[in-house]
Amino acid sequence: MNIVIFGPPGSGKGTHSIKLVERYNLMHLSTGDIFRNQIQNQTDLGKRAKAYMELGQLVPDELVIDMLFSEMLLHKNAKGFVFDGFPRTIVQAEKFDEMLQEKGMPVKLVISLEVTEEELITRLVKRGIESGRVDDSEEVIVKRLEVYKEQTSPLLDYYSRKNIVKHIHGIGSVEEIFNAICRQIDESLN
Ligand code: B4P
Repeated sequence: MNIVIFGPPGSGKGTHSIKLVERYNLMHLSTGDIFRNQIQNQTDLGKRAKAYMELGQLVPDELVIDMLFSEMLLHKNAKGFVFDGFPRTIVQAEKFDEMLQEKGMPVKLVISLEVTEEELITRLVKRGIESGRVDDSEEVIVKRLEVYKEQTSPLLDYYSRKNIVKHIHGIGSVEEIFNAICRQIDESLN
């Protein structure tokens, strides 16, 4: 079972992915987490990604795709994956579909978390203060939201055409939202 958790920065993708992998025994693949890890370990990939992330821009597709495909190969025996923060462009989604089709394991569900811009900014500014994440400064947050609208939100149409998108109201307690996501997953499993 492959699930994509989709939404703008700060919509709760990471938050809910962590809970989902536990509930459904899936593998969590967060491209943002992988890049942050590479940056911390000062790898070549990390050094290249850092410049883009600090400015709130997307890391170039070829770097993201190669990295994600190699991560998947490391977990060949996984029952399925929760993709958190991937795909983020049409090019990424198309390459991803080709790859999954070859493996006979298409994306089953896209969970789209819907949160107002005001709430997104409030959450990310708060996280920036608490965690010191450099891309959670107000100026970079505004850029990330712009990038989301231009490059990532068109993916909703892309996946809607495949009839696999479930829209979830993403404001409320984490527990309430998580339960709503699980209801959609359980329905699509039955
Ligand atoms: P990500 O790490 O994916 O960052 P994000 O979009 O902010 O999501 P995240 O999962 O961290 O936050 P969440 O919404 O859970 O990406 C960072 C950067 O990496 C990108 O800007 C880009 O440069 C690069 N990148 C990553 N993937 C890429 C790709 N595929 N292609 C190109 N570049 C890529 O949570 C946010 C905050 O909200 C948290 O503090 C959380 O506690 C809080 N929160 C969550 N749910 C809440 C709720 N219900 N109520 C109140 N607060 C809540």
